[in-house]
Amino acid sequence: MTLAIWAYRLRKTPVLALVVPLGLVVMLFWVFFSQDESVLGLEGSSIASHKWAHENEKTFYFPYSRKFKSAKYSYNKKANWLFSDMVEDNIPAGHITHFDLNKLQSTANAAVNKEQVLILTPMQTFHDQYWDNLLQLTYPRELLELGFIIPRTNTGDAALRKLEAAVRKVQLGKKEQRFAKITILRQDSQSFDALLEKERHDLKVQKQRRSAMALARNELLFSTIGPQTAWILWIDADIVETPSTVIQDMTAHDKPVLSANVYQRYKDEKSGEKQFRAYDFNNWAESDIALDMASHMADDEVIFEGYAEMATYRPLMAYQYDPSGSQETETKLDGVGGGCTLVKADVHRDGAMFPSFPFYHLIETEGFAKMAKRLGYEVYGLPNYLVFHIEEFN
Ligand SMILES: Nc1nc2c(ncn2[C@@H]2O[C@H](COP(=O)(O)OP(=O)(O)O)[C@@H](O)[C@H]2O)c(=O)[nH]1
Ligand SMILES: [Mg+2]
Repeated sequence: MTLAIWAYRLRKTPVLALVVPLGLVVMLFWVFFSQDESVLGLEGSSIASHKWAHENEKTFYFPYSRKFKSAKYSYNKKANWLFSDMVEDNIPAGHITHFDLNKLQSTANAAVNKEQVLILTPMQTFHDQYWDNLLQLTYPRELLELGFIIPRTNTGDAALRKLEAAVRKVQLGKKEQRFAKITILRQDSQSFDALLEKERHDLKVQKQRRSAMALARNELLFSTIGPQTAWILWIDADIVETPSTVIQDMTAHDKPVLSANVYQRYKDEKSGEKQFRAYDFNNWAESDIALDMASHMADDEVIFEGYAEMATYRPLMAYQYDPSGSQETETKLDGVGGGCTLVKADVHRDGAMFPSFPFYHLIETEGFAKMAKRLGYEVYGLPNYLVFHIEEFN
């Protein structure tokens, strides 16, 4: 029937002008909406409750060839007369990767040699200044991986939200500005909700708090270190200012473990002037007095640095800062903090971790330095190379 005849009939029987469009609408509705599963997926159910056709129909598909019976990934190179290259094709690209750890290097020329650096941060609070500082680092982003561990507390929840927003912004931005990989872990072990500065540093809570921190650092380290990791930079979430070349500067020393000197900027209440002061007392060299103290301690007792109750007279790197000295000056250490510490990945790979138990009467980062030394590595600090901890007002 031609279009002209249809037009003629419509004019003759006007009721058709109503019936035909109505019929069309009903037909369209039937096609798209009236079935169990909408063709357009408009029934509003979530994708999670989606059912495959055979589940709806209670039927099964029988494969017509061995092709569908083969395991999803197979490492056996079985030849099939019909599909001779099929099994190999089933192994996704990059499913097997070979790494030669002998070729993995951590050298004084890290950026030029394209050495991967993993930046690890246990994070209780997200500070914008920490993130801004991270973004101003000039080490090539494609060689940088980030790892975070966040406690399961209310402050942790808030930190996670902010961190995720910040990560999204960078990783959805220009390709060349993205980090190679970012891992965010939620802590499995015990965590403390934000303590005030004073409470946090009270000697009574140190063993428990530092032991929990050690577990968090280990969880983070062992979940993120990869076969391509050459260096690990431990940087705390409250370190808000480092030179933009901190990674190049610190790797250039080519040391197994190397700590920057953590200071803090603050406003002097009397003069109102901006000043800075020593902050991290965990970077120290051993003293005979401390060794003697340790020799009289019970097995599970721990020495904490920076407490008058436990005067160790250890030389502290925090007090060795010389503003007129070279930034490159090195000093040998026996204990380190986690504020800004660079570690060759091989030191961790050899087994140096953060003891959550008294190890030579030391725990966490200080215990780690001891363990690295027991494994035969030297531990150093840079007394004139300053990084800054955020100012705290409580
Ligand atoms: N994952 C995790 N991180 C924490 C926890 N407590 C503190 N942190 C983070 O660990 C680092 C050091 O902790 P902080 O309390 O600042 O110790 P301080 O600098 O020695 O006083 C910072 O980056 C904190 O954000 C915790 O319970 N879990
Ligand atoms: Mg801190």
